[in-house]
Amino acid sequence: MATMSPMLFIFLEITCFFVAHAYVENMSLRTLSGVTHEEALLGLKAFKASITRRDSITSTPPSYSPTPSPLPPQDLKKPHVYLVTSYGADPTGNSDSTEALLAAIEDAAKGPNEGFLMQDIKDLGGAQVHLEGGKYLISKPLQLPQPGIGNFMIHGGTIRASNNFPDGYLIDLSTTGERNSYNYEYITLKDLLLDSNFRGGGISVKNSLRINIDNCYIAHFTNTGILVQGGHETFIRNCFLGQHITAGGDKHERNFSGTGISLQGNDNAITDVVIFSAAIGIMVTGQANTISGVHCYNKASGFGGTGIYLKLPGLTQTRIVNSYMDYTNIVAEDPVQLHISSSFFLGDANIVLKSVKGIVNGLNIVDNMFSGLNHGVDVVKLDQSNGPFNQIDQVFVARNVVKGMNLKATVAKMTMQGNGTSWTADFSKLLLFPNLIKHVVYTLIVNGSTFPNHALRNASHNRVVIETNEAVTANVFVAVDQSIAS
Ligand SMILES: *[C@@H]1O[C@H](CO)[C@@H](O)[C@H](O)[C@H]1NC(C)=O
Ligand SMILES: *[C@@H]1O[C@H](CO)[C@@H](O)[C@H](O)[C@H]1NC(C)=O
Ligand SMILES: *[C@@H]1O[C@H](CO)[C@@H](O)[C@H](O)[C@H]1NC(C)=O
Ligand SMILES: *[C@@H]1O[C@H](CO)[C@@H](O)[C@H](O)[C@H]1NC(C)=O
Ligand SMILES: CC(=O)N[C@H]1CO[C@H](CO)[C@@H](O)[C@@H]1O
Repeated sequence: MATMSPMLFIFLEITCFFVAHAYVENMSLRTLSGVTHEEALLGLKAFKASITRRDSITSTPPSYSPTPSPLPPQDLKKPHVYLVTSYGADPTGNSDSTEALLAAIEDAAKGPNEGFLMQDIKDLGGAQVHLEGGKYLISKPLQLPQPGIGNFMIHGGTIRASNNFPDGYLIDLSTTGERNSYNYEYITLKDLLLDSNFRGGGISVKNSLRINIDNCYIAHFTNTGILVQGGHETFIRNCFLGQHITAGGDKHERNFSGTGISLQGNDNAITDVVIFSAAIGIMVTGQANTISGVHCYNKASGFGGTGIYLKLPGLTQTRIVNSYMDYTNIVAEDPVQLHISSSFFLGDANIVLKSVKGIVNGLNIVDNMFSGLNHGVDVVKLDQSNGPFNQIDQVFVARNVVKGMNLKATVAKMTMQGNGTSWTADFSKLLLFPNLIKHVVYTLIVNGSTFPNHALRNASHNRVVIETNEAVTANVFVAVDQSIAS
């Protein structure tokens, strides 16, 4: 770490910009609620200025600058719906429609600038490329003609990669070359069936803002169904993704490969999405993403698959709620700020905490249902193959209901009845972390009229020992907690 190459340094700088940017936004939104309108406007101005400053950190000017309307006035009255068949696209899917689709997209992108979106983003005013319910064969990725456009939609049909499609994404919202501001803003890809024909991926979104992927069915990808890289606020909702068309219990399931969705950026949301075949359902490597209402039955963890993989050791900042892990697990590396709740885990699906540097901090696993096959699988499992977790704080694994699996928690209670001078409550089967009790509460209820002295003697190795100075018949209640910050 002593020497750092200039390239790596530049890369780190860019990364810092995007992380910082997303956070500035969360702050300004929060400030808006408690201030006057004028203050809010001032705040917004300052915020915009801060973005401009950030955007101008790097030297080259934007490659695309919006120009005023090139269209004659009478065209302004036409709605901007570009029907692909009028560009010669073949809606039967027999002949190649690449050039026709690209021509329709290019015409849409040439539309007048309505001037509403981010600086350096041309507002196409809601222009639509309409697939008219046809299915189209394409032999290269559909890339927008230039970056810097927004308020635009492609919708309503099927797109399939031909047998000579090069490895790539069917719809590619990326750009070649450098750009200092966002590539695209508010682009909607809607009501599309995308068949990658085992030639690559479905949709790629890079360095863009406020992108909607809605009601899409993406199949036959080899690498990734949807890739989101950089930028923020790509919303993926009401979508179905699968490498192979199957409804579960597929005899080739062991061979499923690829990733349904890869989030390599911040502040995105995946909502109401089914991933029915892929080795990894969702791979998350960017912070502050939300996953909600997701059903993963992509490849059973028993066959080596993973439902959701959180590869953000040290700063996770992810929420997974109301989801259905169907024989697929969630793996989190050194989770720091992770919330998993109100979800259903079926078929021995569990949550694996994988130690990288031994950190787990700010983890909530609460109010979930686990249903297993009586194979003795822990609902939350520690993978300490790289070393033990030794920096543990604010971990709350509680209030989960379990059937046919081993309950693991960070809080536990026990009652013992007996006659004697020593009571031992052994929590080692229940508690998540070995040899960690941060807090004990106990009550000794004596049957009779004596007042014995009693004391807590030992709480190490998840075993609580309570002693009395004389033999008594007593009920002893013990509650322990591994979660409390010390
Ligand atoms: C998985 O793929 C291998 C190699 O391509 C093949 O030999 C095997 O039969 C496949 N297994 C299943 C279950 O499809
Ligand atoms: C409790 O133990 C003592 C000594 O071992 C014995 O004398 C007494 O009868 C026991 N009491 C009960 C209620 O079992
Ligand atoms: C207390 O001890 C007596 C006699 O051993 C027994 O009959 C009674 O049920 C005990 N009460 C409780 C609350 O344990
Ligand atoms: C506490 O219990 C552990 C075993 O659970 C034992 O190794 C240790 O010596 C005990 N400590 C004391 C102070 O008794
Ligand atoms: C994820 C997060 O909380 N980011 C930022 C949101 O705003 C607060 C308040 O200023 C910042 O401290 C956080 O870094």
